[in-house]
Amino acid sequence: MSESKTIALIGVPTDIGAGARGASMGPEALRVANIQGMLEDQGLTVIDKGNLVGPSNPWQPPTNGYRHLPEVKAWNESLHEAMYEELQKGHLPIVLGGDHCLGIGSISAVARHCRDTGKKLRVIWLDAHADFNTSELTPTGNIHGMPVAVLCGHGPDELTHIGGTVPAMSPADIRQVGIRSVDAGEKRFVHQEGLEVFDMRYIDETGMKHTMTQALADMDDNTHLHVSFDVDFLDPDIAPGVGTTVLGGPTYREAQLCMEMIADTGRLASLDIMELNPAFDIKNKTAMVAVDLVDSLFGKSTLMRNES
Ligand code: HAR
Ligand code: MN
Ligand code: MN
Ligand code: MN
Repeated sequence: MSESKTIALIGVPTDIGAGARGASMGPEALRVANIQGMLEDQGLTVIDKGNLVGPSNPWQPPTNGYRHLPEVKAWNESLHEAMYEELQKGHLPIVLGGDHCLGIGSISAVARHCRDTGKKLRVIWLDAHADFNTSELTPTGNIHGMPVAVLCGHGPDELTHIGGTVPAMSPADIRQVGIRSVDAGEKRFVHQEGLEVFDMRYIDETGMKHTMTQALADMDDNTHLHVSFDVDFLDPDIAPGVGTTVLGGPTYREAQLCMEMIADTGRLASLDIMELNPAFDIKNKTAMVAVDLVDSLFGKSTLMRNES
């Protein structure tokens, strides 16, 4: 399980795919919130690889339905290589984002590693958004609204081919949790492609325990579990520091349970922490909440929860 693994932190300081500037400051905010010390306090070995380097944000309108496509490609290629290298070393990589377009480079590397090693991929996508837009469907051209579609093979060659095999993954490999903001065309496409979505209504009606039991079902010893944690998954009350807040997200306790249940599987093998935007935050509160939740994701246990 994760405790035997060395963790590699990969900072990716860019907001190239977002509709607001500031997620480029996310990696440093997570470091200031002591992500490394938190993991070390759990007895884990942590290497901070520092930050990747890439093009600055030219802040241009969309061209052919995409904003900043060449720059998004450059950042994701560089993340793909960094992530793949850490997985090959047997490390557990944590991406410190950065906006969620970086899910393309991150998860394409995980999928490639799974192909190399004969592992089965399971992605848990924690987000207010489905991130399943295409250039035809997007209302904004912001590529952080597109990574799941790109990974499933729907998008420009510049992005779908990162990692070699197209598609990088199948809709059957992913479970989305916390979704509550999906564009009209995107919604039809989600249904058409058969994505498994546990939206907020599902969580309201059945509870987080039932939801995560479903989302984590059918994994085994051969499963590589990747969590892509978009911080806007959380209710804005506890996580104001994101560019695209959406009311009605999981509470602090619901999010804790979600993370604890993922930890209990013992299968977590890679992680993204995306969309943290310090320009919208209050005294780094959202970064601290994110680090606290990641503490639970790595199995911080409460006093009463020792095995019987
Ligand atoms: N669906 C909207 C769009 O495509 C907003 C997407 C916002 N995405 C993120 N990541 N913040 O989940 O523009
Ligand atoms: Mn592995
Ligand atoms: Mn997202
Ligand atoms: Mn989101």
